[in-house]
Amino acid sequence: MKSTEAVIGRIGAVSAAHFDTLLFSITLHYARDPSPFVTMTVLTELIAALDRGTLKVVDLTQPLGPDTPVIGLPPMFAPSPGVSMQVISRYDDKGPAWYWNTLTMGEHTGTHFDAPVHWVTGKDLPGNRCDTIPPRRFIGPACVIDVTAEVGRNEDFLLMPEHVTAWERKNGRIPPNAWVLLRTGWSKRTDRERFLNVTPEGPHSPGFHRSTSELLATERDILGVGVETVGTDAGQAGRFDPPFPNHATMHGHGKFGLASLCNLDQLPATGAVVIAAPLKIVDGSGSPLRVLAIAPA
Ligand code: 23J
Ligand code: MN
Repeated sequence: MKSTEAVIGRIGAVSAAHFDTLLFSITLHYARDPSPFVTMTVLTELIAALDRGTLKVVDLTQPLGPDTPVIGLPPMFAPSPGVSMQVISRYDDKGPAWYWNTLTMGEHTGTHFDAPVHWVTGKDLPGNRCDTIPPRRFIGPACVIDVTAEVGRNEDFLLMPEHVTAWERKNGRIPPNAWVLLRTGWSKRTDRERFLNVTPEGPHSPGFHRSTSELLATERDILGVGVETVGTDAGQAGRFDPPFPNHATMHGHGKFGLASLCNLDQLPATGAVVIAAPLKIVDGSGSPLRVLAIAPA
């Protein structure tokens, strides 16, 4: 760029919506590369930072296969089937040059998304199912609340509103459209017995107190919550009033759930972005998905 006039001329051609990112980009790009700087936006900077290694992609997804643990409900309720795979062909007489499988599973298997329509409280909300949620709502800043130490002492730990406000005093207020991720260390339980942790009185695993789900859904307006456990309610939550209060509260307010996450220990408390987009299943109540975070390296 040869003159100030030329710079001003270029900016004039760019929409006002891009102006703030351009102000930052101009210096960066002008210093490094003589090609037209108007192409240097927050998106090109994102890719450059990933290439440079100052940002990293963290996979928050568990492997999905026949060994993936699924939630066990009391025997009066219908169970959700785990994963089964059948080979259609594998470079053989059923298909000489191609390999592919048939996949069968419940929608809520492995690392998965809970849509508001999953729960009776959310059944009539607009845009409440996998195929009708606006895609803007799949992306948000991550607020990671670390209660690994508390869960180490108490498998039935419930996050209380005081834990949220204490986190906010340290990290700032949870912004609207954030993913609130409960880091418990539970994903380190790699064998299914310890992960599901079923006893004669039912499963034991951490979760949210009802009042905390209400705070997050109504006073903070989050996208949803994510957990390392098999479901977004505590193991004992079938006995709570109402049963499964996090599902009832979140989905009743149009919020989402993410279950069976891992690698939350690779995220900062704030500063990461999470992308969690379910399959576009028509009338789907949820879906296995790949959950990715972009975080400072
Ligand atoms: C149905 C009933 C209770 C629960 C769940 C499903 C889940 O955790 C789920 O995957 O949504 S707790
Ligand atoms: Mn679910």
